Amino acid sequence: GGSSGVAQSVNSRIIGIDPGSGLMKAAAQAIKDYDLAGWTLVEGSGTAMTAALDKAYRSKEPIIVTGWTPHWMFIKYDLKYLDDPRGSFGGSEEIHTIARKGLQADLPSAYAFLDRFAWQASDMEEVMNKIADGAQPKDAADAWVQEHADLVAKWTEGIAPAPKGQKIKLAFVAWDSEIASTNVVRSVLAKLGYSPEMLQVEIGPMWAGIAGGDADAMVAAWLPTTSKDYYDKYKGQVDDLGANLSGTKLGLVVPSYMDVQSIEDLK
Ligand code: PBE
Repeated sequence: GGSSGVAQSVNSRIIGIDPGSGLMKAAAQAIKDYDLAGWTLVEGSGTAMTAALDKAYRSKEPIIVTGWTPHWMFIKYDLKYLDDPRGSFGGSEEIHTIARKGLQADLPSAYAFLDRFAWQASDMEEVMNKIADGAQPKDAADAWVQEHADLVAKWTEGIAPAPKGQKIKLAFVAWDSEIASTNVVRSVLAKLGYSPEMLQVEIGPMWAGIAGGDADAMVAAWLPTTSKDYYDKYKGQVDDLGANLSGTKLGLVVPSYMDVQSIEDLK
């Protein structure tokens, strides 16, 4: 293994993200499924991955990263997913909203909105783009909420304002997609009168925090595959409010200038 031209050009390295993520689990599975002996899946973070991609892209160097959609990187750079004929990365998925048990009784207005919250991949990308272009996540989300007043009105129609200053804790992992979605939810909850707090954690503590009641809700459950381990462990202890977005994708991603089409070509 590790003898293909592509392998040599990237030193048999795939630039990954945080080790607990479903994407890293799928990438490790791909290394097995495609018999990529000698390849290294480099652990890091979403931020480190996009920084490495940006650096390589600017100098037209080869690079292979673990990637997902929706993501601003597909708008900022000319990229392609490598074909995955063995299906290691699973199919198109939904992102679910997950609340702690008891939230509906304790914070009914927040729950009613969270239950309705649903948007398109293109919406999430608009927020991600603003942030990638330098906006603070909070400002990007507030601006998006202002620009989409009709949709936001549908999400909040008939929902009673919260008692002023009522706190609510949103847990999230610092993936760019979830930074965008969680900030939008925060922005709408603030419009409803809440004082929302965002708790940045790792994926395990995010799920454990909702299950244990230390956080109120999150909008970051990629199902049925990516977040499966956590969902299977905690599904009896949380409230699944269903999909807030559909049509996601995961895989190995390369700049379009690379002459490789399939994960099979890496061997
Ligand atoms: N992601 C983004 C996460 C879910 C959201 C694809 C990086 C993962 O668990 O892999």
